[in-house]
Amino acid sequence: MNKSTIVAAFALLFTTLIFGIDKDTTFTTQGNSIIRYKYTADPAALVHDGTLYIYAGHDECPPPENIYVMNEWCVFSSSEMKTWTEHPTPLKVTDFGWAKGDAWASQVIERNDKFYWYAAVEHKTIHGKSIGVAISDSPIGPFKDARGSALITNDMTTKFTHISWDDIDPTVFIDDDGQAYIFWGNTQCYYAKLKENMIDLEGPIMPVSLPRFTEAPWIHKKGDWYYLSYASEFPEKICYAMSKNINGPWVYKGILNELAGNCNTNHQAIIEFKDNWYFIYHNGGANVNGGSFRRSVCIDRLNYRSNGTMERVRMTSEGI
Ligand code: FUB
Repeated sequence: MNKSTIVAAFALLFTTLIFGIDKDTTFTTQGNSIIRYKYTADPAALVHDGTLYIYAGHDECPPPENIYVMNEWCVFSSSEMKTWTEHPTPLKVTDFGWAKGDAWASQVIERNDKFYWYAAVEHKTIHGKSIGVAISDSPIGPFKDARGSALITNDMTTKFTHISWDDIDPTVFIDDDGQAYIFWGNTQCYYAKLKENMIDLEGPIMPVSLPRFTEAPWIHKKGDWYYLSYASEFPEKICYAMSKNINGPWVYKGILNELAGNCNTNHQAIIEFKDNWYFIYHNGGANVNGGSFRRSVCIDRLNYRSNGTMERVRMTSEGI
C-alpha cells in the first residue's frame, strides 16, 4: 500500500467511526482484506440482478479492548468484485425493539421481491441470544423488523442445550420445491422449516448431528448436492458435510478452510457469482490493530472436484 492510500484509509476509518455511513462510499479493493477502512466480520453474500452483495457485522471494539462491540451491520455491493460500494447502514440492533445488543452473524435472502435479513442479537427480556428477521424491498435496505418479536429465542432450544448463546448464526436456504429452511446454532446445530411468509417457523426445531460443530453454519447447493459448512473447534476452522437431502443424513467431508490468520473465529459465505464460486470469510489480519475482535472480510476462490467435494480453500493476500 502506498502512502497516499494509507492516509486515505485512515481518513475514511476516522470519519466512519465518528459519523457512521450515511451515504454511498465507493472503494477499490487492494486484495485481501477487501475492506480496509473499517473492521467487518461474519460475512454473508447474496447475488441479485448481476450484483454481489456482502452483508457483514461491524466490529467496533476500540483497542486495546478485546471484546465484541457490534451494534450494526453493513452492506457492500459490486458488479465485478474490484470496485465496491458501501451503502448507508442498513440495519442496527436498535431496529429490533426487543433486542439489547450484539449485532452478530446474519444472512440476507430474497423471496418474491422482498429481502429478508436473519440476524443474531442479544434479547432484552428473554435470557440469551435470539434470532430476528428484518424485511426490505431492496437488497441495500433500509430494513425494518418484520415481526416485532424474535423468530427464535433461547428458551425454544433448552431441551437440546442449556447454554445461552446457542441460538446464533442463522443461514437460510430455499429449496427447489420452494420450501425454506433456517439452520443456526452454537455447540449444537439446529434447523427448522420456515413458512412461505419467511417470518414464522413451520414445524419443530430439529438437531443436526455434525462432528465438532462450533457455529457459523452455511447452506448451499450445487447440482444435486447440499453442502453444510460450519466453524469447527476453537480457534475455528471451517469444515463441511454433504448430503443429497436437505434433511440429511449429512456426511462429514473434512476441513474446507484452515484457521484464518490472527483470529479465533472463522465465518464463511459460499456463493456462485458470474460462473465462479467464492469463499468469503473473515480474518484478523488488518494491518492496524487487527485481531479476533477487529476482523476483516476476505474473498478467495472456491473449487470443486469432479465428485462434488470441495477443495481446501487457499487463503491469499492477493485475493481474487
Ligand atoms: O461475530 C460474533 C460471533 O463470532 C459470530 O456470531 C460467530 O459466528 C463468530 O464469528
